[in-house]
This record gives sequence, C-alpha cells and structure tokens, in this order.
Amino acid sequence: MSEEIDQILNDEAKLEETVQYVFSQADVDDNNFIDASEFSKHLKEVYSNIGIPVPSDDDISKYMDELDTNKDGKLDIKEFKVYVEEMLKKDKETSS
Ligand SMILES: [Ca+2]
Ligand SMILES: [Ca+2]
Repeated sequence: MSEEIDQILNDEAKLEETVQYVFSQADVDDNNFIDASEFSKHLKEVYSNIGIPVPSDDDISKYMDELDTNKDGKLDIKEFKVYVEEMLKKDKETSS
C-alpha cells in the first residue's frame, strides 16, 4: 500500500488523476468548488476510513482556512491538491 502511494506522489500524472478523483468525490453538488460543508463531510469520511480520530469542526475550519489560499471561502482544485498530497503522506505514515 505505501509503495503504491509513493508511486502516486512521484508521478505527476498519477497524482493529478488521484486529485481529480478525490475532488469529484468531495464535490457533491458538482460546481467545481469544495465548500466548507463538503470539505467537512469529506474530511470526516476520510479520517474514519484511515482509522485516525476525526478532527473537530473547529480544526476542520482552521484547516480549510489554511488551504484556502485565495480566501474565497471554498477550495478549487489547485488548493485541494495540497490537501490530497498531505493526505496521501499521512496515509503512507499510518499504513507503514
Ligand atoms: Ca461543491
Ligand atoms: Ca479558494
């Protein structure tokens, strides 16, 4: 599993594909932006799938704020990519 993640992280095309995929999963209303409620719902699902404690709503909104570099209150795919990369690295740590 962790080798697979390494491959994704080291392969820009694969990473892009993964980002697209996760983004479309999280973008429930398909408007090409992840808003706060979509991000919160998505993050809670991912954390419970990985098996690490689900962050509080407060932590989620802080994290969202960090990722939202242009401060428009939602995440576009470029901002979301930063999160996906972090999540893959986290997943790698917990599964190795
Ligand atoms: Ca959306
Ligand atoms: Ca944004």
